Amino acid sequence: MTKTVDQTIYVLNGPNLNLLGTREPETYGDATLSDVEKLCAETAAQFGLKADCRQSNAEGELIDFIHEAHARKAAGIVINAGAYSHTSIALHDALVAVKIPTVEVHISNIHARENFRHHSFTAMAAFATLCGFGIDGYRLAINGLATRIGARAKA
Ligand code: CA2
Repeated sequence: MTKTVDQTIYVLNGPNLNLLGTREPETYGDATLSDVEKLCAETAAQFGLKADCRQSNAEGELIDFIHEAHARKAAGIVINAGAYSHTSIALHDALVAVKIPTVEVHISNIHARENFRHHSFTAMAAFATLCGFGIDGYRLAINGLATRIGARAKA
């Protein structure tokens, strides 16, 4: 029987990522959050998926987005929880609870930076993590997620 998948993936960006393209281009590049969301929408569409993109500076709101993804039977989550990746057991627990296939993305290579960025709680709840590819990491994450959930590239 053909596997059916929901058509929506959630792309969640955490604190300060609304500042993308405005500061620290040497670390995060010059693309804006809006550019990231456009890239995600275009990549998802290649697989017949819709990208529902959200950003919040608040940990609780990010948790609410994860719960909403579950309630709406989202097919997957791509998450860059920013600094909360390194601190938030609550975000880890939300991702584990909803059991939605999740890919973690970091724009920078967190392993080549300060020690406090080397551990990620959210990565422990993801089936894959990408870091250091700049914003292309979001495109790669959606490609990998699409493969994982059985969404095929459209002709
Ligand atoms: O590399 C990433 O994507 C990070 O998740 C970005 C977080 C950082 O705390 C993580 O360790 C790695 C910070 C996001 C801050 O974003 C800014 C973007 C432009 C200018 C200033 C901050």
